[in-house]
Amino acid sequence: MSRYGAMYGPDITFLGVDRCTLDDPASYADADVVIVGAPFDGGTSHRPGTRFGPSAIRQACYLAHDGSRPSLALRVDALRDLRVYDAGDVEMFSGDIERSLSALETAVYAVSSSGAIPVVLGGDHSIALPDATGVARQHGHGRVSLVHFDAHADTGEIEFGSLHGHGQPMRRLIESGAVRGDRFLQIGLRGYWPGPETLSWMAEQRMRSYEMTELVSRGLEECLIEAFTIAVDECEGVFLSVDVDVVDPGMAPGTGTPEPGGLTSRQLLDAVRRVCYELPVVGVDVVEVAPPYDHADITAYLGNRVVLEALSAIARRALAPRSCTFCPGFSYLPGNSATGSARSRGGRGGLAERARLWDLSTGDGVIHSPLSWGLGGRCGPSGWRRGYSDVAYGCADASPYRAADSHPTRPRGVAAGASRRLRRPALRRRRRATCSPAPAARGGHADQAERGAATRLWRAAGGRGPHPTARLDTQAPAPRVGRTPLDSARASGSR
Ligand SMILES: [Mn+2]
Repeated sequence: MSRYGAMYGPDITFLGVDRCTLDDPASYADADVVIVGAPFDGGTSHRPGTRFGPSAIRQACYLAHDGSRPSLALRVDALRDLRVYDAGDVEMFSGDIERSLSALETAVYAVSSSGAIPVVLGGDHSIALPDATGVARQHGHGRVSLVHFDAHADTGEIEFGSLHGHGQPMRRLIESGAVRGDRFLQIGLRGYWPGPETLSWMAEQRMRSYEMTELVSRGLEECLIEAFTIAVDECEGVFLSVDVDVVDPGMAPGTGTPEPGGLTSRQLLDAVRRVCYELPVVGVDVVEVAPPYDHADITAYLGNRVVLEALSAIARRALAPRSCTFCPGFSYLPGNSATGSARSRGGRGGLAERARLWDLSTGDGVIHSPLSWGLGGRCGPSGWRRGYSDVAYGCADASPYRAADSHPTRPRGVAAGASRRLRRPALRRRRRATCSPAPAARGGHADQAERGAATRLWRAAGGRGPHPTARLDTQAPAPRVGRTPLDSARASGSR
């Protein structure tokens, strides 16, 4: 399991994070995340080149490779808030697929059994078999759901006379029992493969595949909500597998089997953020980045950002699983007073203001759900989706994921058919009980009363200087007990 080193370029780490070596468990014993490179394209059916993917993903960034990436949207620095190491590349000879996949499974299991989340940089999609298997060995066969973004189902039976290849890992995972067929969520399928026989097999396994036509007509958001409900049902965790060819070749040209008509890169990043913030992710792979066909590093940059988005959302979830001061659907930078600007326009404010109110709501029972607003009013801020966002964004009395509650989209104890009249008081009670504003404790944002008082003082003093809300909203530094804020969260027992 030693580092493959500089075979496909300099032996660098992902954006400059610390290195570890899988031969020495002490070097990653305290890790939250270990990045593993899988430079393998021996399973490719068409254009090879993904053996250069890990190196390209590690370095595709225009900022300093200093092991720090503060996210504008999520307000975390995943590479510092989490303990992230890069174990380098696993030795994978593209001419010997069985030995290569076996070596990768050993590496992924080593990471997973240490308690860290493996993030594997591919490589062609054959590697999803050892990736998800290695994680399932730790968390239990059949106990890990798979959320799979891809243009292709990858459920082929035998291709080129082999059981292994980048078109077959998902079938092998189901056959081995590592992942349950009915906990397999495929998002973004399209094109002209596979054929009817394979589709019938997939239906027998009760796989749930969202083809692009369905995503377009129902909307990605709605499909994700449905997929998440299935993913968390009777499972211990979620493995996220992202094939960059799920994105349209116009935005991800550097890949071996491009299929026109895919997601935008923005949609993929948002979806990855939601998966990693709302679900208990225990493993990730990003595959099929093939630099030889890339233009201006477009696809390598996308792969890099998919990894960062996943890590940032994981950090956000780990740091504040029960805080209601964070709204992933709406980001606003310090000093941008959405409420103030809306008032100055004389209106009630738009989405940003509503998100702001959601952030500041003070237990009055009014849940200004960003998810509901984000759905453009189709669901409205009521109904069970409101309950969902209340739970999913951390305002309920438990994490979004509960094995005992097979329907995290509904508050516990609320039947699917209950009327809204019955549901609302339950939600209000929960919110009062678990989301009291306690602005000082929240440390970040002022509540409405604080803002009102500060504004009145400021006006009385003639309104000179910066508006006080800018100061009130300045993020207070989290007290550091351990090495990272996550250590502090653990120490205070909030995780
Ligand atoms: Mn694939």
